[in-house]
Amino acid sequence: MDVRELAAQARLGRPRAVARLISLVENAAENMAGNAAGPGGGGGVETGGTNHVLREVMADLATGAARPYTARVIGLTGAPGVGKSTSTGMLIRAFRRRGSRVGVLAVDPSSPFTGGALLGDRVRMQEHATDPEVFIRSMSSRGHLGGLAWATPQALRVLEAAGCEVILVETVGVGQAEVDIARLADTTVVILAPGMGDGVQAAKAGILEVADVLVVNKADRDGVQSTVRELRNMTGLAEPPWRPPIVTTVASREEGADDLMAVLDKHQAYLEESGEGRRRRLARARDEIEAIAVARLRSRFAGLHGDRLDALAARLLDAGTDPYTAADDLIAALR
Ligand SMILES: Nc1nc2c(ncn2[C@@H]2O[C@H](COP(=O)(O)OP(=O)(O)OP(=O)(O)O)[C@@H](O)[C@H]2O)c(=O)[nH]1
Ligand SMILES: [Mg+2]
Repeated sequence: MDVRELAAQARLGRPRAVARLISLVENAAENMAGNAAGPGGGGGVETGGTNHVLREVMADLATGAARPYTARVIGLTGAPGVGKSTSTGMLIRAFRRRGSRVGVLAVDPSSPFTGGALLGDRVRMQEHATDPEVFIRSMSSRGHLGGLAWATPQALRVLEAAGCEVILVETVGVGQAEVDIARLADTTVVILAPGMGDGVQAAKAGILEVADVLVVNKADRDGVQSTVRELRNMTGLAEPPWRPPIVTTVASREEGADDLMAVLDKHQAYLEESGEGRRRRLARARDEIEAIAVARLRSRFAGLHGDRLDALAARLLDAGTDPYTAADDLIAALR
């Protein structure tokens, strides 16, 4: 299938085309990782065969009818096992009841390869596997740090082009990764479970930074009220005009779905009225451009100028030049 055809099929929302395009994105991220890491590796993002195709597809998608950055991107994050996937399933059903086409990206920043840790999630979401209006994909960093920052926005772009009005992004909250994912989302939902004790303490620092909505899931368990109280004390410190609301759910029994949807809609309205929504999307667009540019520069350093970098490293060791001057040299070689 040629590039045009593939993009056209994706725009029509054909699941196979969408899956192939996201695979292209993933493979390109992987190539990039391999090439940048290997000594004098190939051109990676810039010249890899896959990336040539990807670039054409992205250009084609951008000129298509669907405007980018219009899908509602909702991030769900939280500690392992709090119920992110179960909650994602609950939200898929809620948005499907409204008739929305839904995309799901399960992003695993810790897993070295796709298919392991997230297999359970796939099984859990299997009831949606035959729904043509639901696209579910998992992605992992494959051990490459910059890979997800580079690949996730492009995967969002594919899902958006495929007509997804809502995209749910699930990621395990492990420090920096959740902050990165929060930057992609219009609305970030931080999920907790009661009785986490130290977990809440540890999570505190990062929570207010990323959370637009707080969910205490597993509300069928003991200690819900004290967790809610603790969170309320925290959010009381948040800057107006938006204080993250706290919702309790029992995702495994679909309880609290309406409350959660109401709060998500409220945040969506806030984003539109305040201009904060546009500000976030501009930040996302900036990150997207920067991630591509940085990946290209890195691949040029590693590839085209690998020898020069080796020579500069040797000079740093042996001849006592300073690293700033060496970096100037390297950058000058790119011009
Ligand atoms: N009691 C109870 N169990 C729940 C609830 N929601 C989810 N679970 C269970 O908790 C376990 C973990 O749920 P997941 O949805 O896989 O949690 P997760 O946060 O996606 O987990 P990871 O992706 O592995 O970090 C599963 O056995 C769920 O059935 C709930 O509200 N109450
Ligand atoms: Mg999960």
